[in-house]
Amino acid sequence: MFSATCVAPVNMALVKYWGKRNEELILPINDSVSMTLDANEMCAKTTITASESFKQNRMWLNGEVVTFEENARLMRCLAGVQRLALANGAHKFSLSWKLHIASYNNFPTAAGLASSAAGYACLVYTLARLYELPLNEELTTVARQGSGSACRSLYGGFVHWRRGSSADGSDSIAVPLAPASHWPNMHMLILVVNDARKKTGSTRGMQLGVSTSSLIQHRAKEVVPRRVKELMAAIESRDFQAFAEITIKESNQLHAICLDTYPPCVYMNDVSHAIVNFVHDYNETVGSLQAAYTFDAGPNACIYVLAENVPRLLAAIQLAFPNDAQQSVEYLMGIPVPPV
Ligand code: 2P0
Repeated sequence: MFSATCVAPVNMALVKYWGKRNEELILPINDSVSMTLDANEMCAKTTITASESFKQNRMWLNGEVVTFEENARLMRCLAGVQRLALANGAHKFSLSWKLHIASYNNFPTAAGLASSAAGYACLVYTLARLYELPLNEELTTVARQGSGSACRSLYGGFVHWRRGSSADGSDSIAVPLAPASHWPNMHMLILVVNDARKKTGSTRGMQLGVSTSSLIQHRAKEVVPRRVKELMAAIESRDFQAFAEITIKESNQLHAICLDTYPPCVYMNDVSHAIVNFVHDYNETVGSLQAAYTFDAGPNACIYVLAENVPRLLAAIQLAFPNDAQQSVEYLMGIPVPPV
């Protein structure tokens, strides 16, 4: 019997992935750039055991049975890692041994908090450890086929997912841009507005967007290539002003595309919009961009802020969103919450 356990954190996109050019291989219409959270914050934890005595592959997610063999994405990830293992030859047991997979998320699943990114990244990485494979570009192409954004969660810090241009997806890979230590005072607040499962999942939302939005191709061809370059420069020079402006505009454009979709996909709610207004008011009051919001396919806000500006921002959030308006504010990344 062989076993491996790994943890993979969620990543939050700065330049957003939205739209596929190949549904099966999960090939995006544009590049994206993200920041991965610290391990042990919001993460998936997966244990995989291989045994000669297991009769079939089995999987549990948060303790519930998952119909593994009927899930095309899970099967593609398994087949992808096993193909790499066969080529690599380092594994210590037969690839025909069946697997038992147990995975847990320590945060709400499918609430627009990148649970599939962490989940598939963790599955693929744990399989790679089990079969003694290295983390490399090829492995990111396997994670990508579980869930597009999962390829970015294989690395920490700032990560670039290149859309690639080949038909087989071999050049649609994630590459690390800079480790978290490059910008150690970059922090993220997650404001949990609602942790319910979202109505239109990202996969469906993207499909509808590609087939009905007249803005989405303009975004993919004209806007994203420029923003990726600008964001990479902002990260390299640790320019928070530029970083914040690109991040905010990216979030707004994603949700503009979602509204331009027919029927529209509405992910943000009134509290989300109140947070947007709050951040702009706050930045205006302090006289520079000190907070940058981004929203994925859900109402919850992610706010980037430098460590030295956290106490003031957090105190302002707690004043602006007391009690029930702000159902829950979770503060991540380890700086003590100031007393209010
Ligand atoms: C992102 N999102 O870049 C964007 C921004 C949500 C909004 O990647 O169909 O779960 O499994 O590839 O990766 C969410 O989409 O979609 C996502 P699939 P995924 O993070």
